[in-house]
Amino acid sequence: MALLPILQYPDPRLHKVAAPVTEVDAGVRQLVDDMLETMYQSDGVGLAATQVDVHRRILVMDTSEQRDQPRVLINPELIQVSEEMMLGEEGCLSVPTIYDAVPRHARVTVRALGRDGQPFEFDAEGLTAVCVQHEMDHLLGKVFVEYLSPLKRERIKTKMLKKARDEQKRQ
Ligand code: GNR
Ligand code: NI
Repeated sequence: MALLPILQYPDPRLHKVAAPVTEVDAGVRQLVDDMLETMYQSDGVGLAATQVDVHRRILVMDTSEQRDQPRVLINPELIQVSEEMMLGEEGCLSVPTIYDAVPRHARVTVRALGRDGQPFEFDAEGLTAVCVQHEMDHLLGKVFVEYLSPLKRERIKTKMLKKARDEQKRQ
């Protein structure tokens, strides 16, 4: 097991498009285990491979209260989405301290391969539905701040760059 560094917005690598996984092998299983450890350590409800600079369609999540229900989604697809949208406050481990409202489908049906390489499906609503859509955006190179106004996005970019510069100086 290992903790993986999480790319920080506006790192251009967050905009790479992930490629489908062709085989769920030992290397993929090692990566998902490291991603789960990194997600729990960071108190995140989800983590996409893109955020750890691996550009393959892999994400992990756990939206349970007890944080004891890890989910692994490889090559995830939304096979059904509700017409109804919802607006929820989102945050992102790649954009720490920034929270804002993003429109998402209220309910989704997801199909993916699990850690064992076997296909499975589930219906999601609430935080789980939000999280799946947020993580699947990461795999397409999209960060939630791209739903905000250009003005807000520029302010966030400036704040993050300043923070990175300050952290650099302290080292
Ligand atoms: O930890 C996270 N919390 C969160 C809260 C509301 C909507 C989405 C999320 S995902 C985020 C972790 C993360 O950045 N995943 O990519
Ligand atoms: Ni995120």
